[in-house]
Amino acid sequence: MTHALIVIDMQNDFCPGGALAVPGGDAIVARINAMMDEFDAVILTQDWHPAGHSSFASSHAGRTPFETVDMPYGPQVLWPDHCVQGTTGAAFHSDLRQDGDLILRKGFRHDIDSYSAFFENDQATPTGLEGYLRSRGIDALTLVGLATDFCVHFSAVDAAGLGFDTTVRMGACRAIDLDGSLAAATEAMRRAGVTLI
Ligand code: VGL
Ligand code: ZN
Repeated sequence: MTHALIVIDMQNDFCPGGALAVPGGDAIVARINAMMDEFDAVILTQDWHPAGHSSFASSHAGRTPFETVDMPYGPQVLWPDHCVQGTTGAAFHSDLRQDGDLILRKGFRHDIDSYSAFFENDQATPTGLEGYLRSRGIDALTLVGLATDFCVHFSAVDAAGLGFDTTVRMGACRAIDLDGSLAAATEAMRRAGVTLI
């Protein structure tokens, strides 16, 4: 098997002090750095929104962060402004190794969010990552990073659905945990055939 490590959204805005801080988000950086040498390929994803993105509560009059609204493609949680293209908040944590093979940016279309590294939140628009992995002969994936219950979760479920042998290293992830979202995500990943270790 050719095995890639997919490092999800290890960016300043998801770490303590950031706009959408995940508790303990920075505590997994050293573990992830150490894992990188164990894999045939290392891919970093980067949440990368234009200012005024439709997933930001500030783009919807009268709405506040962490509410859910109906978008044309389905329900969407509204977030504080985060990971705006080119800002310090969108940059990778400064201690994260950045000698990986590919940086995959997602969430760059104004009208649609993208939790998954494979498909945007309409579950249909591809990011191109599947083609990259297949053309490199990669058939097994281990996912780590932020946040367990959003971008790691949706990336892992899509990866398994596409036929990749998919593992999530839970100790190298941290969750937002909104209204039980961590438990629901864990169950959804199990159901999709993702190995959780
Ligand atoms: C994420 C919420 C909004 C994530 C990204 O990386 O899990 N969560 N944008
Ligand atoms: Zn985002």
